[in-house]
Amino acid sequence: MHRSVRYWITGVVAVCILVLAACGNPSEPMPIVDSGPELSLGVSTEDSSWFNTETMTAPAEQEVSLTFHNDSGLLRHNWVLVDGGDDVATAVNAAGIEAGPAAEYLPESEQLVVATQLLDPGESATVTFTLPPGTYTFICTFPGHYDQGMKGTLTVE
Ligand SMILES: [Cu+2]
Repeated sequence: MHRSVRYWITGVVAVCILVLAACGNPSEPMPIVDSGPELSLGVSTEDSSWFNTETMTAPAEQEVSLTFHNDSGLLRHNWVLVDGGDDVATAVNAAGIEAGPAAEYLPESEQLVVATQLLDPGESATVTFTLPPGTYTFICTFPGHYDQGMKGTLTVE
């Protein structure tokens, strides 16, 4: 076999391995850790515009890290924590959509506690926060997703 052909084939195999490693199996659920100081969640395998858990619990007055894996394989998502219930979440979501894509659908709001950037399919991000006890709501502010039910409750206690 000609040497350049052999290199070319080696290159193609390497690219295939990288692509397989990056994409993985899109139907395989990401690990959910829904309580404690190191939380993690992904996207539902049944409907990729939902989170794969709707209730999480974290300790109060302690640094908590949360990793959100956008394992949807198709849609862009973020994870946005707001200080309040459905009414606050609805208002922050509406303000986020108004802020638009240049702001990654994140509004200037005192009720927005912390947020990841907008994640492409396959991307992950980690945020940290320290909060007083309370009930908080997490949402995705990409247009349409909150309305379809992309939200959950974080209890800090
Ligand atoms: Cu979303």
